[in-house]
Amino acid sequence: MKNQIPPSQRDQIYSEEQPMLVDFRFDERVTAVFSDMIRRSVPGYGEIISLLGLFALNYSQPNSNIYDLGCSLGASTLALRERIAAGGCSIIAVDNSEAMIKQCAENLQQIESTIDVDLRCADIRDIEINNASVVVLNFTLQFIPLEQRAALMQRIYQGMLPGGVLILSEKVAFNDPQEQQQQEALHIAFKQANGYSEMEISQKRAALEKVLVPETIAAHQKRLTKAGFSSANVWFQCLNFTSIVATK
Ligand code: GEK
Repeated sequence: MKNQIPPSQRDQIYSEEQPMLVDFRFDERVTAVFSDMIRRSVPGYGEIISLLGLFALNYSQPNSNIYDLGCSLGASTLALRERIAAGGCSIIAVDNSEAMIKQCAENLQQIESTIDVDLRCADIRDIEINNASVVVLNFTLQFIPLEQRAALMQRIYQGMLPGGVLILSEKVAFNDPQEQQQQEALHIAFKQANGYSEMEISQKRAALEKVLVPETIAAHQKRLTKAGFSSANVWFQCLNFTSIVATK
């Protein structure tokens, strides 16, 4: 798990004590170190990214839209773009962090492709979703207030084509207190093994407390079913991080 990236791109945001800890934000500072941060913090992230293309391969429909909602630096967009099999598809990638969108645009330009990416700096709660064959929410829904999640899922469902899929990746919680405690401890061990100190872990946890709200897998499945999806199955899990595929 040795890290060999340049110091300016290494996540050290919480490495010093912060007496006035503010809520976590996807600003320029986070954007600069985001790739390092997410890989060292989210178990299974790299694996999910490398497998996401399979959904584009199997589910992209001719002349349809593929959405990456909460695209950050474009890792999911790039994985999807590489594997889209159907003709006439466009990708719509959305994030409400200006810093992320700016860097994402540069990242997308570095790899040639004939597939259009419409990159938008916008709130995913405001954008129109239509003609969608594949929709990806890779660790984004967890940042939407709980009471607004059902409406978003319904809008996504309504904007999807029959046979389309929604990929929903989330940090999850567990009803069983013992399982919750065990998974949390393993997640902390994962971060420590990736070079984060106890102070970094606890300060980041406090900054994220009100911003990132995990739910159980069952709660996600119930909401997806209520929105109309005919199935909502876990296709990936690594510790307390899960990805669900919901089919219209
Ligand atoms: C990846 N999917 O690398 N509207 C738009 N964007 C939002 C909103 C919102 N309401 N809320 C949060 N975001 C990416 C990783 S990161 C996950 C996604 C993480 C954006 C936010 O700006 C950030 O870029 C992204 O969602 C979440 O596959 O940091 O754990």
